Amino acid sequence: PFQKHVKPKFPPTVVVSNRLPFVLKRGPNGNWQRHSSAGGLVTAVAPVVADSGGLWVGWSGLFGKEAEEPIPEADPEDNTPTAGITSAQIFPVSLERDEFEYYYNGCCNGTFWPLFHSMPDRAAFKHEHYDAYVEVNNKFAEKVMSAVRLLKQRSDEDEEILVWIHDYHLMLAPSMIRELAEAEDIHIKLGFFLHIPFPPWDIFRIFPRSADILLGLLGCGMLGFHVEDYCKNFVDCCRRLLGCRVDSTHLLVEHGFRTVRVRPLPIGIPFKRFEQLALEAPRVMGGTQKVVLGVDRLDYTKGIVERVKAFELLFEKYPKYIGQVSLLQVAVPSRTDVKEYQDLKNELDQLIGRINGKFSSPSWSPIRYIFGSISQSQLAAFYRDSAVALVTPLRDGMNLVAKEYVACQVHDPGVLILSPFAGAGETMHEALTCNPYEKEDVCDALDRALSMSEDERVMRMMHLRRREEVNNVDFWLYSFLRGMELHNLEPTDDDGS
Ligand code: ADQ
Repeated sequence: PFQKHVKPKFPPTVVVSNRLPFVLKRGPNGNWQRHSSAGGLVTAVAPVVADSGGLWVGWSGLFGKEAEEPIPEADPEDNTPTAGITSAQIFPVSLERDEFEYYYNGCCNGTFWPLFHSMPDRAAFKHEHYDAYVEVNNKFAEKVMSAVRLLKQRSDEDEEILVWIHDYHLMLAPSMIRELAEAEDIHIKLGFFLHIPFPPWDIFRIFPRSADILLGLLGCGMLGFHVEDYCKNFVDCCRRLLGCRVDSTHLLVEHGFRTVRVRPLPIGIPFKRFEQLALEAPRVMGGTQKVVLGVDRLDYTKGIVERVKAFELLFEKYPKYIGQVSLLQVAVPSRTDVKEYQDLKNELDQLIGRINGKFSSPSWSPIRYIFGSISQSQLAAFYRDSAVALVTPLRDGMNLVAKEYVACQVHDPGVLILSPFAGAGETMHEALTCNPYEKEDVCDALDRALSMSEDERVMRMMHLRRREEVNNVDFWLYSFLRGMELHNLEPTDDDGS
């Protein structure tokens, strides 16, 4: 029912995520200040909360006494969509430091993250971590209920309240919330979106409490995953582990006298915003040498070490590129208090040092490496000015970097090389693909990209850009809301672009 950029009237919504959509930092006078997240997801979802008079439930990033201090309003200078959410719309969940360590570093990132990315060897299973996960999900469920009660008081009798839960941190919360709401006879619509892959049955069942996770998720009316394969994996797990009746074609699961809908909803990016940034950003890389770009959170699933090794092979196999091409790898620090991530950083530091030592000349080095977060404008300039984007995760739910690169090709278009193991590989058909596990294949794809004719580059990029422009993050948002089958979801005259 919605055209490309017609904005629907949002129902009163409670958004639930592990982190609130901003970080709190002490200002010069010692008071807390909000720093809004500029990520595409938060930017897309924030207007739903702001415009619907909704609420956001999440952890503030603080512990103990600090967590009890009132949440400040947004800075008057802040013009991101998150600034439209007042402090009264924020429901912070308070967590203890130990509990967080077990729940977040232990269960979420030590167990679910590797397992759901089909890397069971990296996953650790500890009872106490899962116990903390259950406990924290309970806390979230209680907090969501206080938010729901408040919205119920404020809204009309027949108005539906939507609760939208995000990601693998909160997979038990849906059934907990449903139970609490039913006990109070409050009718809500519950939806969930998973931002990472959902693994096949023979991987998922390795988790000792796998059935509990499915039962938790089945508390929802609708579950969204990035691509159809993840949906099919989920439906298959419900059939094999719970014995549910399922319809694998229409992606339906029967559970507790309800039919749960499962939907592939590939996330998009704020295409126009990236395009505009690329048009405006000053040039950052000049000269005749070509740049191959990698941008990732520093995470083992992103295949950065494998990528750098493939780049080394490029100079051995095709020496013509020595002095002509370099890799710019931008890695944002992630989960830095976890040993595995510290080891990864050390490994990468050493590897890059060795390769640079081997090939560098006084005027050129093969790899430039930025370890840190960069501004969106600088990122857009890097995307725009790179001849190739090398997006080679070993496994990735979707991968937004591939899409952002495409949006920023506003001048002489570059070439996207994409791993088929990213969700983005399902739809970005005009990208060159390569297997990140096979150095030689990555190296040959690089050679093909670096020598591709302008006509072919233009043609491929035109199709890639068109698709991402239409299937942008707003489209994803509306598709999710439409999938929730809300009877009071009406398009408005407002131009939502
Ligand atoms: P991530 O694993 O974080 O997201 P990705 O989709 O690539 O992976 O998003 C990373 C974001 O961080 C991009 O928007 C990128 O611009 C930004 N970024 C990366 N490095 C940066 C740097 N050095 N400085 C500044 N910004 C940087 C999870 C899943 C993905 C899924 C998304 C959304 O793992 O598969 O696509 O959620 O659902």
